[in-house]
Amino acid sequence: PSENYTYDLIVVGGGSGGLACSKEAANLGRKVAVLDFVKPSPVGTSWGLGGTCVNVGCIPKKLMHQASLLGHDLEDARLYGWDFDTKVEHNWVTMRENVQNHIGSLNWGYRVELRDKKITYKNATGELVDAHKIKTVDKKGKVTEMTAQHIVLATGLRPRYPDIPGAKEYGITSDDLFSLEHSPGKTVVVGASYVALECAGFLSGVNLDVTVLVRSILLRGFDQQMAEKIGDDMINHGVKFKRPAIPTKVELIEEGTPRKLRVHYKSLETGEESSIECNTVMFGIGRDPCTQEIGLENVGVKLNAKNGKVIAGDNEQSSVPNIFAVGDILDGKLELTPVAIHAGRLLAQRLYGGSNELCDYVNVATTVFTPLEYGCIGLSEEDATAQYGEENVEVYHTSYQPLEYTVAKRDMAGCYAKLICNKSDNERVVGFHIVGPNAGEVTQGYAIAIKLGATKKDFDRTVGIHPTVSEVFTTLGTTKRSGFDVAASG
Ligand code: FAD
Ligand code: NA7
Repeated sequence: PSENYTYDLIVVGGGSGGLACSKEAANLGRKVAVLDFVKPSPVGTSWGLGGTCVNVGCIPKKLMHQASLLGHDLEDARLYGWDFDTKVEHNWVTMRENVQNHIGSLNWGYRVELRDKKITYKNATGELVDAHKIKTVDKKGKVTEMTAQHIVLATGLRPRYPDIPGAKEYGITSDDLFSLEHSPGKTVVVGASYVALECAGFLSGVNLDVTVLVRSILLRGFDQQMAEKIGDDMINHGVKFKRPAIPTKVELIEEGTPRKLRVHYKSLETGEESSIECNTVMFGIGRDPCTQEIGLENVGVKLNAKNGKVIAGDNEQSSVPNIFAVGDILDGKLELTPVAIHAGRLLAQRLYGGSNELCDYVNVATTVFTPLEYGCIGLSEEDATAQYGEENVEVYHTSYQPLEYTVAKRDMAGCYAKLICNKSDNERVVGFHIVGPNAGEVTQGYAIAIKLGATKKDFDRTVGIHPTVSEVFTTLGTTKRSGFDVAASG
C-alpha cells in the first residue's frame, strides 16, 4: 500500500460480495483486511463468517428444501415398488444439526482461505471515520483504527419486523429459523416475499402445519401468473393462505417447548379480525440494508433516502470516489449471492488488475425454491408488455407433465413453462419462466442462451433431451394469443 495507508483495501462485511472482492484483491497481490461482525437477532441468534447466504440464506434454505423434497420422494417410492413399513416421521433436530454442521465447515473453510491468502480478518464492526479511515469495535468493545486507499462496503441486509405489539419479543425471522433448537411446530409465516414462501414451503414439506398471511400479491416483482401457480401448488399441498391479511399483534399464551403464541390478524377485505394459535411466527416481510451505523454520514456516501441503499454507478463506485459498494446494499441492483460475488470479483480486477469489465446485472437467472420450484430469466409478462407494448409481445406457453410424476400419480397442475418474445426484434426471448421440479437446474442452462440473445427460432432449432423437463422449451408451439387451452393438451 502507499505509505499513507496500512492497507490497499478494507472490506466491511465478510459475506458473498465482501469475501469475493477481498480474495480477488489478495490474488492480485494487494494488502487486504476484512471486517465481519454479526449483530445478534432480537432473539439472540448469531453465526460465523460468510454472511447471509452461507449462514441464514441460500445454503440452509436449499438444504431444508431438499429435506422437504425427500419426504415427497418417499411417497413416490412406494408406487415405484419400494416397500417399507417403518413409520415415516421427520426429525427437525437431526436435520438442523446436520445442516448446521455443514455450515460450520463452510465458516471454517472461509477463515482458512483468508489466512492462506494473508488477508487480515477481524471479527469486528467497521465504521467510517473519514474516507480512508475505519474504526473497528470487537465483541469485547476493543476499539482500533485502520486506514486504506480503497474501501468496499458489503454489509448486506437484515430482516425487517412489522411495527406491531409482540413482533420482536415473540416473532422470529429467517435469521433464526435455520438454527432453531426444536421444531418450529405449527407456524404462521407473515409476508409473500420469496423468503416467506420458500420457508413456508419447506416447513409444510417436513409435515408442519403452516399458514401464510399475505398482505396483497404473491412475490411482488415476479411474473404474477407464475407466482399464482406456486401459490396454488402450495395450497394443494396443505399450506393455508389468509389473504389479503396483515398481523396486528403477537401474544404469548403459554411458555414451554414448544411455547404457544397467538397471532391476531385483520382481513384487508372485510376488516374482520381473527387469530391463529401457533408455536412459531416467522416474518418474511423484506430486509433492510445495514447502512445506518457505519459512519456513511461522516464521509458523505449518498444513500437512496427511501430504502437506505447505497447509490453507485455501474462501476459500483459510491459518491465518494475511493469508496465502493457491492452486493445487496446496492440501490437498484439484484439481491442474489452470485451477483454479489461476480460484482466483488470484477471490482477487484478493475481496481488492481487493469481490467475494465463491469458487472452485467441484466438477464440474471434466478430461482424461487418453493416445493414446485420457479426459475426465471429476464422480464415478467407484465414488464415485457409495459416495455414493448402488448402488440409486440408474443408468449409461447404450455402445461407439461414431468414423466417421473406420472407413475407417482403426483398432481401436475402447477407444471407450466412460457417464453416471452419481442416480436419487433425477431422474436428475441426477453422472458423465460418455468414452474416445476428442478426448475433451478433447468433455468441455469438456458441462461447462457438468453445472455447470447437467443430468439424463439433458436429454441425451436434446439433438439431436446428426452425425457426431461427441460426439453419443454424446445417444442413450444402454442401462443397465449391463440387462446388454445394448454392445460388440456398436457
Ligand atoms: P451478506 O452476505 O449479507 O454479508 C454481509 C456481512 O456483513 C454479514 O456477515 C454482516 O453480518 C456483516 N456486517 C454488516 N454490517 C457490518 C459492519 N458494520 N461491520 C462488519 N460487518 C458487518 N441468494 C441467492 O442467490 N440464492 C438463494 O437461494 C438465496 N436464498 C436466500 C434465502 C434467504 C432466507 C435469504 C435471507 C437470502 C437469500 N439469498 C439468496 C440472498 C443472498 O443471501 C444475498 O444476496 C447475499 O448473501 C448478499 O451478499 P452480500 O455480500 O451483499 O451480503
Ligand atoms: P420484498 O419483495 O420487499 O417482499 C416483502 C413482502 O412482505 C411482500 O410480500 C410484502 O407485501 C410483505 N410485507 C411488507 N411489509 C409488510 C407488513 N408490514 N405486513 C405484512 N406484509 C408485509 O422483499 P424480499 O426480501 O423478498 O425481496 C427482495 C428482492 O428480491 C425483490 O426485489 C425480489 O425481486 C427479489 P406487499 O407485496 O408489499 O403487499
